[in-house]
Amino acid sequence: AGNTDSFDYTNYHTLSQIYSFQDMLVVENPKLVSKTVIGHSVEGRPLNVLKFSTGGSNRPAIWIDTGIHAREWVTQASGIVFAKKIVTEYGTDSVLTEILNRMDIFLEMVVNPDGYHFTHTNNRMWRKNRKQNQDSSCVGVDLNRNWNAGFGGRGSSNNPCTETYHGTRAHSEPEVKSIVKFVRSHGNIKAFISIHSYSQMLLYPYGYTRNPAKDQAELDQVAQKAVTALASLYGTNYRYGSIIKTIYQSSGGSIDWTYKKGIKYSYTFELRDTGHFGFILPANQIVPTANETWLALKVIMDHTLKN
Ligand code: ING
Ligand code: ZN
Repeated sequence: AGNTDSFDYTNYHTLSQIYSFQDMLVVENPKLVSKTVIGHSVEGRPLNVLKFSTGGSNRPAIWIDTGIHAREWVTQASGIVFAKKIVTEYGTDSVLTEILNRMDIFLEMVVNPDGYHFTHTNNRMWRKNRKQNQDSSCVGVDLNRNWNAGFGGRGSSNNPCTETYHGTRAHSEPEVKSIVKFVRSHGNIKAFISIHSYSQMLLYPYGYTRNPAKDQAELDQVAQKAVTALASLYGTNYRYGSIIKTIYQSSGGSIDWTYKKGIKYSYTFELRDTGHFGFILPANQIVPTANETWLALKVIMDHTLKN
């Protein structure tokens, strides 16, 4: 497809197709969308972030990422749908319009491009990045165990051959470090939402400790509103709560780090389904999954705007 109207949102796409989608969206909406390359992956691929902005300078911002884990294909595919929705809803949807009139949205659709490419060419179930680990023949670091929040603790592994290997040190991986640098230098990010699959959950900090986050009551209220909005479309049921109590203990995760850095509205979604298809979600569920998730995202963004 040569433009984003004829793009096939109902199927999964290769990395190069996603990158050309991003470029088309920028060309078609030059006043609203721009692309910034925040770094490069282990294998040298660009780490692209789309910025949606109606002006201002360094406005308070929402961060959304998809695809930190390679095999969670419905997330990258949903990222594409979100991007298209932002440009079509600006000026027509009152909530999104209000948000973009005062805030910017940053969207990194493929946090782990090397892993994503690998799931298309070699192993559909690959999760980690493609780091050649020292002193091991096993490849890859779990990019959601590599952040400086409880780094190396329970719910991560020091064995490079496991799926939850945390890496040699916090922020050792360029895919993580690039986001860390971006968040620090921006300095005005108010919500950080990292999207995974699967399990149908909306999670907030912490994952590494059972100590409740100091904003737990508010985070829980917003999560409840968000999952109610999500379910209103097709009845999809989500659980919500802290990471450690709702899914499992997990150390070195991204939203524990962003929350500790002061980004109060730090959330993780686990999209469809609850395990029937798991990571291999049929493509005909991409658009419905993205549509319902978008309603929940707007609840979180709207709350962020008003607080
Ligand atoms: N789930 C997440 C994982 O990285 C998670 C759960 C979320 C952990 C947020 C820590 C922080 O294990 C999947 N499906 O990857
Ligand atoms: Zn994941």
